[in-house]
Amino acid sequence: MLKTETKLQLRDLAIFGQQPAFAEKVHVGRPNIGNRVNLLARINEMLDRNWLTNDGPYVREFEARLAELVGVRQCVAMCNATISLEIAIRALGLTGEVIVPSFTFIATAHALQWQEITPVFCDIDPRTHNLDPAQVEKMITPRTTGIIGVHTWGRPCDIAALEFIARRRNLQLLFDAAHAFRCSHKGKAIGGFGRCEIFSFHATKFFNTFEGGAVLTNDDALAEKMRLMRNFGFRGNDNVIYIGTNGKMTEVCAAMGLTSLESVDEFAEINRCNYHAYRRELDGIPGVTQMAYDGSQRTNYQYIVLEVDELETGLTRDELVQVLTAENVLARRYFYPGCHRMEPYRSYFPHAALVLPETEKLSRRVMVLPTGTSVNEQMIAQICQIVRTGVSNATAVREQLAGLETPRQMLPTTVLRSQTAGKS
Ligand code: T4K
Repeated sequence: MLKTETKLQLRDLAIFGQQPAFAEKVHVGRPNIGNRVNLLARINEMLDRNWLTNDGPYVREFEARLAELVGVRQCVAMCNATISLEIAIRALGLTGEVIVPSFTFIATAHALQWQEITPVFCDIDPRTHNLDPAQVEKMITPRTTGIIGVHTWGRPCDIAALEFIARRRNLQLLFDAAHAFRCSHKGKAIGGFGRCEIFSFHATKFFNTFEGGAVLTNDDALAEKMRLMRNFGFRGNDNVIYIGTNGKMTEVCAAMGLTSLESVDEFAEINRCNYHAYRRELDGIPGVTQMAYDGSQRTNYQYIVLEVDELETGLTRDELVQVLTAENVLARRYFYPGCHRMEPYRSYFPHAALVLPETEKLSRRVMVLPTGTSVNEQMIAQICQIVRTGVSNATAVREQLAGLETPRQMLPTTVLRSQTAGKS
């Protein structure tokens, strides 16, 4: 275990007016950036070529590389995963109701509601954080046309069970694989399951193209439809055959993607080391459990997910987040409070929580910590020491937080100092 120099005792914590452990904010979701020289060379070439968007050569190359990497016939690159989801949903002809988890980023639900399709929120299995197939069965009505599974944190859904339900009930099955680039399930790459799968290449993702997304599928006709839909529905110059939108990926994003692809193995290895460093450093802290990845499968280790059991720690997840935020560690509460508690869904389904007990519980327990190429083992040791010191002194931490009128994350250190002056 790495030894850290600071934050070993209660009074060292920033919530008591001490300097934050980190001079600069440490973020969840700091972008992983590949070789700059290669990126800039590609951008120069693009400028010389004077072809900036609309199915350009980089986009085509990027699509071909992704399809090959994942082992699927077709990859349709787009401007982000939200539009990719919207286009896939429309191209598959979904209508009425579609079953989705509530424990996901809001984009999964919005992509449906944006097209007046009702997202029906289904509970998750607390062990996997993914859709619980037994609950999916219960949510099916005569209006249901599809299921969108989300491979949350890059850990695959129970794909076989969802496929079985979809086949038997004649439903379309697709996957929001926004988190799951370079992950596999039973030896097969994520991206090749269901009717299609959607990746996100947003800056905060394991692999990024600044903004970007893609739909992967083995269905040539579906891919062709989505290609037209991402370009306003044009087939040829003056002929529109579908309703469409502007979902095109730009050349500069594809250049970033091609460059990032050169480094994905390196990114994954850094994440893997960080993940194991967190496991070592968090070991033995009561009530704090780090979500595990299945080491027998390929995974990107992009999310360091902790579950906080207040009964054991003596602190809520939110209190721990406050302690960390004061130290400039910006832990995130993904996906709090659950889509069903956000608008417009909160108003549409005011009683949804009754059928989502596991989502309710999990969204109050989970926090995500920083990893990626901008985090090293020393920083991880320091972050975990803060958690350890906080939990070891839970009662005093709780009293201190309760005594502060303004949420800690809003306060600069100097204000904290003056508030706590004389309390020690
Ligand atoms: N489905 C799922 C399951 C998803 O998780 C997402 C996206 C989607 C679909 C839709 O994919 P896209 O349409 O975005 O391709 C972020 C991302 O914006 C979002 O892409 C992501 N999920 C979601 C989980 O996280 P916020 O609201 O947390 O973003 P923000 O601005 O707070 O950034 C997160 C942290 O990253 C901050 O602490 C700052 C840091 N950051 C961010 C950016 C953009 C950087 O350090 N540098 C940067 O350039 O949503």
